[in-house]
Order: sequence, then C-alpha cells, then structure tokens
Amino acid sequence: MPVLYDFARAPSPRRARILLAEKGIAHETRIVDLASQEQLSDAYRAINPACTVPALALEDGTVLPDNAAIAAWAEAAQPEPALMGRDPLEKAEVASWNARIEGECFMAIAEAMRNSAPAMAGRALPGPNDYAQIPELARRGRDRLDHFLERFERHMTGRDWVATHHFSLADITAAVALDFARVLRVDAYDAAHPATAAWRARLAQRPAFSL
Ligand SMILES: N[C@@H](CCC(=O)N[C@@H](CS)C(=O)NCC(=O)O)C(=O)O
Repeated sequence: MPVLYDFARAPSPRRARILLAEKGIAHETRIVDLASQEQLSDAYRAINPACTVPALALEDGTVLPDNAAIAAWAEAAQPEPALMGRDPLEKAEVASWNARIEGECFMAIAEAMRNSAPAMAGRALPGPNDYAQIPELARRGRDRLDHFLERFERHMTGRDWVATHHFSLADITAAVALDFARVLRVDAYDAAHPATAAWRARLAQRPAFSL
C-alpha cells in the first residue's frame, strides 16, 4: 500500500489527503513532524530531498515528491472519478485554475505567513535551504490574497465548481488554500464573499473535506 508522508496542520499534505480520499486510493500515513523540523532530518531527506510534505511512496519504492506528482499519478493510475478534466478542454481548464490558485492564492498566503510569523524566522521558504524573512513580502502577500479573494468571488458567482461543470482538483486546491487563510485571520467565507461561502458549503458535504 502507498505511504503518505503527512503533517496534520499543514495545508499542502491536506491537498493530497483529500485527493486520495476522493479517488478512493487506500494508503498508510507516516507523520513527519514539521514542528520539530523532522522534514530536515537525514532520514526524511533520503525519502524526499525537497524536505517537504506531502510525499507519496509507492509500493515499488518510487517516491512522488509533491502534490503535482501525486495528482498526476493518481489520475493516471485510477482514472475514475476524473478530477483533472474529462476531455482536452476540461483538462486545460482544470490545469489552468489549479496553477492560478497555487500561484495567486496559495503562494500569497505562504508569502504573508512565512515572512511574518516568528516561528518561521530563517525559514521563509520550505525546502533544504534557509532563507531570511522579508517583511515587505508579507505585506505584498496579504494584498495579493485580498485581490485574489475579490476575483475568486466574482468567478464563483453563478458557478457550482471552480473549473468545468464538475468537482475537480481545482476545488481541492482552492478550498485547502482558502481554509488556510485563517492563519492570517482572513475569513474567505464571510458575508463579503457569499458565492465563495456557498461553494465551500457544497464542498463540506463531501466527507473528504473533513480531513
Ligand atoms: N510544492 C509542494 C509544496 C509543499 C510544501 O511547501 N509543504 C510544506 C507544508 S505546507 C512543507 O513541507 N514545509 C516544510 C518546511 O516549511 O520546512 C507541494 O505542494 O507538494
């Protein structure tokens, strides 16, 4: 059975947990304790040199080192339910939204959080190298998140799902990112964002989103 390297409080492995649950792909879980920087240990570095979670170790020993690899593998290994589009145009739309949410929302939150939180001093980026915080990037990240929320609310108005007419990987990525915005005391589902809130309530009916 595949082994998911996970950490409950971190958003990136939550994306993989939800994806695997939606796909119905059984797996074991090993916790990598980010709080004690276990991701930088020699033992974990040997598994994933990127020193990040999630990683998924397959039964043949191959390690998928990030969400992009895990999603691509899961979709190819188990095509149903399709989460990355059902035809060429749907695949393009899901890929586009997934990348936009990663770049414009996930990264904005990470910039704001990692460049301001005292616990992240010297660790402004994940990975094997240490980087100092840049306070101006924290402010920019917060601005980028506010702008993204406005655009996302307009996009979701009149829609059920982020991309295409079906639930997809883009919904997982967006919900995990926007749930995580609470670390910045931002409520993406407040009264100013009714379409976003309605979409999130729709997702809450899916058991995987309680993971
Ligand atoms: N591109 C990666 C990003 C993974 C990532 O940044 N994970 C964070 C947890 S949310 C991590 O492992 N952080 C370790 C650290 O901060 O040193 C993916 O989505 O798979």
